[in-house]
Amino acid sequence: MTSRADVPAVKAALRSQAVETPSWAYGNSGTRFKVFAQPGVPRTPREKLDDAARVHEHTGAAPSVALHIPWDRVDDYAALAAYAAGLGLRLGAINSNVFQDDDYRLGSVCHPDARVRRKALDHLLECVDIMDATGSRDLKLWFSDGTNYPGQDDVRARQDRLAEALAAVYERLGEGQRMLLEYKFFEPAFYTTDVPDWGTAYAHCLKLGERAQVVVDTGHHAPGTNIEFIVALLLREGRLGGFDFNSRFYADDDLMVGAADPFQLFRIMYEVVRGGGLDGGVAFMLDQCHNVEPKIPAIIRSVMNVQEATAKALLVDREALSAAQEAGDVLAANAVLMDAYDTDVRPLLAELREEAGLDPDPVAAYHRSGWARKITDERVGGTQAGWGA
Ligand code: PSV
Ligand code: MN
Repeated sequence: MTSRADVPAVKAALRSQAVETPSWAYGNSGTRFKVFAQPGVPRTPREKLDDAARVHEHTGAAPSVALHIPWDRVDDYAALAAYAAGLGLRLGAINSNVFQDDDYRLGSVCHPDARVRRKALDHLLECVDIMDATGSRDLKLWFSDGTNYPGQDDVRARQDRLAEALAAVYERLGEGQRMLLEYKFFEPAFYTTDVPDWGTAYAHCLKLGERAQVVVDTGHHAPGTNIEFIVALLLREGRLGGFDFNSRFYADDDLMVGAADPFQLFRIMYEVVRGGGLDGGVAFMLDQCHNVEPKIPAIIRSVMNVQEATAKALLVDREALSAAQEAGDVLAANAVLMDAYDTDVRPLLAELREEAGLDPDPVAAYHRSGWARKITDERVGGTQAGWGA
């Protein structure tokens, strides 16, 4: 360990960090060209939870699972929550889906037709009903709304429609429930997007109230965007509700978090630590798709990547950094940060796992467990979960 740090405090912070895994990452996924099926993929929400339980079993750091409605529609959500509890899990954020219906061709809550807007709003309100049954804290809203051609719709009016729907949903939230508004700079709309950036999301959240928070999906920015600055700013304003972690080379690639640019993830996590974001108010969620790699070990790897970036961020010698910054010593300040980033934190995390009674190598432990073979043998027949299912 090269960085001077209070190792027990670093370990305590790491022990309290939880990463939420997304139900859809356990299902089949692909690109708009092809969804690839993999053997052993879950057919039901319960089977997704069975897989998520393996991730938690081996990492000790993934106790909750986000649901996506209607992909995870069941008759009895309280029973699903009880099933999760039996596996040592809980149900996390409820993700709404107002992007996979023919009615939403021109948008959902921003659609020019009041009938479609009402249908989309009813879905969002249904998601809050589901939260009541599952005990979920967060409703995650992502809108595919936007336009493809200049003049296609009134951009300003679409903002008014958005504000109206958000206000209705906010009003419906129960005590302790939050609304997380996600932004994305383009796709599927190509000309205008109704919630394209953190500023738009923040402006809407500000009007709604404190329980409306912005969610930062790390894949939803233009190349070169300084995401850690956005994180620092939202934390300062008390409006960073959470992350959808993944990584990107080109667009919304949904690759494993920390795979494409681990240094960026470290810089983000440093701002989280610096801004007090490890206190439970920020949800660390994954939003990934494992199209070509086996899913469960990829999700385990992703949780570990978040832990590694967090450990490095916690190792930053904040006193030395402040001293260098105050002295205007650019090189020394940068060196303090790089010193933490260059630290090999794998032994520290291995030790932490052993102290918790876990295998120090979660991926190897998963491979040894025989779970992959078991689900390949047993999950035969039925329809595998996947986009749209
Ligand atoms: C949109 O690209 C997004 O990031 C939203 O979070 C969706 O709900 C999610 O992906 C599902 O694929
Ligand atoms: Mn997302």
